[in-house]
Amino acid sequence: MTLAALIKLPTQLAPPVNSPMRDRDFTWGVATASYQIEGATDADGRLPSIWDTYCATPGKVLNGDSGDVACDHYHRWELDVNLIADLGVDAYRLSIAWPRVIGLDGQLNTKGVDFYKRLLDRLGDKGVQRYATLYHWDLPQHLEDRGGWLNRDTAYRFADYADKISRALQGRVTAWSTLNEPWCSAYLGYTNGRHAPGRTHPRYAAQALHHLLLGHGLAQPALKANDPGAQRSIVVNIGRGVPEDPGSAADRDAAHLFEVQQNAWVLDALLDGRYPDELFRLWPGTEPLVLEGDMDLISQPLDHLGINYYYRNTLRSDGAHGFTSVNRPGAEYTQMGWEVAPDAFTELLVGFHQRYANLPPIVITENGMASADVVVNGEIKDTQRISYLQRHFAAVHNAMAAGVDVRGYFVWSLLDNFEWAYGYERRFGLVHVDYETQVRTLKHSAQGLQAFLRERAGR
Ligand code: IFM
Repeated sequence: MTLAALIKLPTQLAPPVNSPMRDRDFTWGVATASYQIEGATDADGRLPSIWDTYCATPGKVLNGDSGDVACDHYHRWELDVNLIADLGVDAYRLSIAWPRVIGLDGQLNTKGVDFYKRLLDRLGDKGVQRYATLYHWDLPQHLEDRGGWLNRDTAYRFADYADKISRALQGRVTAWSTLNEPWCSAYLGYTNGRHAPGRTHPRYAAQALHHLLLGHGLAQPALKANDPGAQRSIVVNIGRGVPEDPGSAADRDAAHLFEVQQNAWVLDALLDGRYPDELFRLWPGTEPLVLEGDMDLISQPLDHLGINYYYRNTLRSDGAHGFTSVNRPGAEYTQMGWEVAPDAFTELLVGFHQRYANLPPIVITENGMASADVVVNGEIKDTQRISYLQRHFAAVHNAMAAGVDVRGYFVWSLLDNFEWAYGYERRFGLVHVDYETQVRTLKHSAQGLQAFLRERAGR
């Protein structure tokens, strides 16, 4: 029996020994998002968002769940800040709810802004860096009523919101991210319909994505001018595609096209100032309306790029240019049904490093997994999560060893929370939430990360 087991020390959840990820200037954090944890959807003048509407539509969200209460973080934020500080992380990634801070008249809602001021100040007092995302999917419903991200004007509304809130919160934020996973907002929200606002037209995704990215670009000058000491970034989701039959040219093409729509669609626009032609081989006739100067705005330099990675997809060609995802016999999957593939994470990071000449430093802004965690005698033994994270830490270490500049790693998520169309059934937290009592309990993964961070800090 090891000494740690004898004295009941938690097993460390840590990057490899001698990894630069153990250095003090490598940022370790945990992440959440407003609609997934805050609750209090009608408090202090918050306006309805597209997710309130979507959740209220029968059949859209598992078990009819909604973010109305979620983790009640709007009221329990002090407890949660203590939890974050106690974990020993360097940074906390949160998102600001647009419908909470901007009223119908387009002006700041002071009560909503004050919530974030209190939260950011307390995090600062505890020595925790603040990574704030401006848009993690909770579009004010009144903007959706005017076309949402299909309406070019929404990009200007977003830039105006970014201007006002960065002025109001100036000096309180370490790093601003404009958008979280614009691919999801555009594709899942406007073409596949599994996310709010639940629209399902094949042409919509490309136009919605263009307006999201335009909003990102339009917001840059204000963020720079209003808060020059803060970093500026955007957060993108990435995925690896591999052919079901590597010997089949059609499956290889399917895997390639999967990555074009999953990665290159967004990254080429941000980093090369163009949309990949191959996207329109996959989705003919969906070219968005792009005005002169748009792509220059979209591809302005960033201080870092936020990357969210979760899975690999195995693709089978449909015989034309389409494809379906299939399960890989013998592979490991999470509660989401996502394949666990840490090597694919390394491959993607190294691939981006080779492909994009002007790739900014990378921060892993999300990585983690859902499991059906249960409390037994006050403990949550989330062994698959510990193993998953440990392997993904090593994957990032390997990418760094191959030359990729990675500056930080945020685990998704601090808390079990509202997992969008899957409601509360899927648990991504390092910390378990009992939704009846709102009691938070550290899972073994949280204790393991805490043990590593404490040792790193010399505590
Ligand atoms: O919960 C989400 C998060 O809001 C965005 N990235 C993926 C996570 C897991 O699905």
